[in-house]
Amino acid sequence: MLQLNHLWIRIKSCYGNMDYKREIIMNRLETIIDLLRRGRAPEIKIETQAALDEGISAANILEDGLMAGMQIIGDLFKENKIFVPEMLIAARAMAASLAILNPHLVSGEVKKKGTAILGTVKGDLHDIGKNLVKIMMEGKGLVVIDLGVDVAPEKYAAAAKEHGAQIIACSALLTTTMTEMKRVVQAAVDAGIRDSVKIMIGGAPVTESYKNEIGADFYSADAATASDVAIQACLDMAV
Ligand code: B1M
Repeated sequence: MLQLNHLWIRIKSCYGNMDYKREIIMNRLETIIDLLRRGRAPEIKIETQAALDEGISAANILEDGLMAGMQIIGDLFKENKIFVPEMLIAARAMAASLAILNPHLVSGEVKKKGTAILGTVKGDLHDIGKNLVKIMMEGKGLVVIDLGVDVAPEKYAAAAKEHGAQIIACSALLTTTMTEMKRVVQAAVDAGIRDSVKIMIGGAPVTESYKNEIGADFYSADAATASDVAIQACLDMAV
């Protein structure tokens, strides 16, 4: 319960003075965080739907429920209070909730604006952020070829060539795997497609200066920005 205190303060600051409705919203988000922490996938699906039915926006549930909850999970892991199995079941619960949120995060029919090759880099199994990037990109009208996790550099390049993609998008969550992104840039050069494809990188340890260091084209801090940047890049390349 103690770990939730900072979140309560954040939710309160988002909604201003408390009234009945705001208290309901806070209770729902707190329940979602609690279910995430306990890895309760079936219950979190029901609670996510209930929160949507209550009128809480999908973006709000994602940001102040799921992502805030994952931050707490990460902090507990760092403090050795939970271990890999607990992180894993929390991740499964997050995926279950995201499946309910997915149709609400994206807009309806959209004209396809370009193609992106997406994946988590070699040696890295984290896929929740990558999956969010996929949801947002598809929602904004990109065709996304999702290569999954643990993707070798040559595989990104081969897929970009095969699908005539404008963007290669790489996610990494570990300081030990983000170095693979430099190899992705080199693989695009080796495949002879570097001039026709933009390379975007993202994930918690990745930074703008790392992007510059490895010669990638774009860094995005979050999934929504990643999709905006990718769409703009496709528009620019079409001119
Ligand atoms: Co791992 N893990 N994990 N883990 N895990 C972290 C990342 C860690 C920070 C935890 C910690 O110590 N506090 C730490 C990394 C430390 C470091 O390198 N700096 C860590 C570690 C150490 C490990 C292991 C090595 C643990 C071990 O085995 N001893 C191991 C590595 C396994 C491997 O990959 N080879 C491991 C394993 C796992 C699980 C498998 C158990 C599970 C992942 C399950 C899954 O993904 N299906 C897991 C989890 C759940 C986490 C935490 C708790 C949550 C990650 C997450 O999903 N966050 C994480 C701690 C934390 O993040 N606070 C942690 C929610 C997600 C929405 O955020 O992915 O950051 P994120 O995505 C964001 C942005 O980064 C951005 O957009 C999203 C928001 O909109 N983004 C992009 C992401 N990709 C992008 C791409 C873009 C643009 C933006 O453009 C292309």
